[in-house]
Amino acid sequence: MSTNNAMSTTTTPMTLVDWMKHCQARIEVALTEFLPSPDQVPTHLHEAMRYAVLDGGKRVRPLLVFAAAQLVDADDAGLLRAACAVEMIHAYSLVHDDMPCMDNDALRRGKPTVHVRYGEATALLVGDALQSQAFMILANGANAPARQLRIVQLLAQASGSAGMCGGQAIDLISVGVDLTREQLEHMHQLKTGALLRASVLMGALCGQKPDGQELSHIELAALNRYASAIGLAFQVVDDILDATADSISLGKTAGKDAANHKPTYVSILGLDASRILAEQLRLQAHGALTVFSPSAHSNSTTWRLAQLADFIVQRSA
Ligand code: GRG
Repeated sequence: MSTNNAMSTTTTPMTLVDWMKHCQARIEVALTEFLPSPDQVPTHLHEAMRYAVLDGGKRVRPLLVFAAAQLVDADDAGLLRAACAVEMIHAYSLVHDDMPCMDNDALRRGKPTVHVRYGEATALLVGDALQSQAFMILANGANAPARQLRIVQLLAQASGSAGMCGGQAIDLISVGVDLTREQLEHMHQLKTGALLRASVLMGALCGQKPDGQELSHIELAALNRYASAIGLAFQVVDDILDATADSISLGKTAGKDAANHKPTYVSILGLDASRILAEQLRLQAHGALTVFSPSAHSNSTTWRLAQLADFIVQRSA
C-alpha cells in the first residue's frame, strides 16, 4: 500500500490514527536507512545522530509532506526523501534548542536530551551533521530537477535566518520582553511556522496533478494560507500545553515558558482566548482547502490535510 494512498486496499478509508501509524512506520524505516550506520566511524557521532532522530516524536512535518502529496501523483521514493529531510532539520533544531546556550533542557521526547547523554560538543555536531544529511538526502532525490531544486530552496529558506533560525534568534532576545501579539506572531511564523509551511509545500511539489499539470498559483496560495494557519495553531497549542500539561505527557519539561518569563499566547491572551484562537485557526485552515474541494470528505485530496489541522489543534502532547 502506498504511503500516499488516502484509502486502504478495501474501499474503507483508514482512520487518521491508522494512517498516521502507517506513515510513521514508513518514516521510521526510511530515517533508519538515511542516517549513517552506527558502525561507521565516527561511531559516537553517528550513534548520537540516530539517538536524536529515531524512535520518538509525532512526525508532524513528514505527515504534512505525505498529506499534501495527495494533491499530486507523487513518487513514493521522492516523498520519503522530502519527509525525512524535513524531519532531520526539525530534529537538529530540537537538539540545538535544548543545549545550555539556548533553552537548556534535560528532557526531550521522553528521554535525556542529546547534550545530557553525549556531551555538548557532540550535540552541536549532531545538529550540524543532521542539517547536512537533510540536504544530502534531497540532493540525491529522484524528482524532476526543477521541482527538486524548488524543494531544496523551500527547506533552506524555511530553516535559515529568514525562517527557523531567524525565529529562534528573535525568541532568544525576547525573554522578559513584553512583545505585542503581532511581534509574537511574527516570531512564531518564523520559528515554528516556516518549517511546517515548507513541509506542506514540499509534499505538494513531489509530483504533478493527475492531469499532468503543475499546481496553479491559486492552489499554491491556498496551501500557503492553510500552512500559515496550522503553523500558528501549532504554536498556540504548544503554549497552551506548556501551561496546562505535565512533563510526562509532553515528553519534555512543562511550564518552562512561564518559568523563563517567555512571552507566549497564554501570557498575552490568557488561556481561554488562546483556545478560541486555536479553534479559529483550525477553521481558517479548513477554509483554505475549499479551493481544492468544497468540503473535505474521505475521497477528497485534501482530507488528510484537513484531518491534520484537527489533530494539530486537538493534540494533547
Ligand atoms: C535551534 C535553530 C534552532 C531552532 C530551534 C523548533 C525550535 C527552534 C525550537 C524548539 C522549541 C520549541 C518547544 C518550539 C515550539 C514548537 C515546537 C517546534 C515543538 C516541538 O515540535 P513537535 O511537537 O515535537 O513536533 P516532536 O518531538 O513531536 O517532533
